[in-house]
Amino acid sequence: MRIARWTVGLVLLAASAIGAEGDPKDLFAAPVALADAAGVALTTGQAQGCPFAADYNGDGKTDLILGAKLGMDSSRGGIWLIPNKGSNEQPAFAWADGWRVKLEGATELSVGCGCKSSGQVQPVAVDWNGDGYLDLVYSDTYQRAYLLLNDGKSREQPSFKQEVFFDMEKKNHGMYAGGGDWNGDGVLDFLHMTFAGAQFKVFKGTAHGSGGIKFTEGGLPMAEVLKFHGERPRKCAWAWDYSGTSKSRGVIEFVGVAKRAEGGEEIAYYELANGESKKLATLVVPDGQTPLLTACDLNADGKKDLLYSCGLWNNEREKTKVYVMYGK
Ligand SMILES: [Ca+2]
Ligand SMILES: [Ca+2]
Ligand SMILES: [Ca+2]
Repeated sequence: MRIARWTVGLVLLAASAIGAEGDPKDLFAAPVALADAAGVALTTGQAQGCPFAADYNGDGKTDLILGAKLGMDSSRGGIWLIPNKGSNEQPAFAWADGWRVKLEGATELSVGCGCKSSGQVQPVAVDWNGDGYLDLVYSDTYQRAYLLLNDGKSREQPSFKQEVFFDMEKKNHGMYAGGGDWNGDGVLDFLHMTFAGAQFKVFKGTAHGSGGIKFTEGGLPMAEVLKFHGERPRKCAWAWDYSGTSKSRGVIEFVGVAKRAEGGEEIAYYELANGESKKLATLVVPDGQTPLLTACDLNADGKKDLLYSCGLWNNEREKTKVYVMYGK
């Protein structure tokens, strides 16, 4: 009898050890397209959008921030702020509500991405100066990253003062951005992914005041080059403690967009341990092209969600849809 109980205990221990690592696919729900209150999917008139989620108007509901090209035949892009007209649990977004980010003097932000067929606008939002208004940091994925400081004149239709955040190594159409928490302190960092992911360079996020976050200043020489070998995404690498077990297991968990051997691109899950990176799962193969990804908390439940866009279905050019995979 005693021996039998002991055996059962061993089996349970083995099961829980596997459960601690789990299947990365179980960390996220299946993708759903963001939609308006009537359930009509958000379809932008823009190309190659990169979504981020943050409450820019301060009403307690997480909004959508979309960096995108003006069209497939343009090398220029902008950033749009789309307010959440639903709730955090049931967000509602309509493109008609979008506000295109303006600079001082009411000129529209116009980002040079270098080339019409590649180059994107990849934004994140932080309160850089801790004044209670969200600021934006974005990469043009070509030659520079910029800081947009909110002038605090309008919650719903903000305008910004632009500064250079850092100059890139050289002009190249593969200087992608990522983010998340790469040093395990829980604060958002900015990730510069040179030459389609050849190197991962971290501009560490530092929290200050009540809710302020700024990234390492002083330009590229101040970024930390991650020790990184092995399998990797080419763009949009986002690290967070998705499973809640990354620290105890001594790994950095991250997601990113990678090329598929059979063509197209996928969103995959990786783990980095002692400088060695391994892909553990394909999370989703997007149903459109040029997927761009961030990981943030859209429904404000404390679990990081994957937010991605893709476009160009059925030859409908210059359109982007946005999907969320809620963290479970
Ligand atoms: Ca809001
Ligand atoms: Ca601010
Ligand atoms: Ca969430």
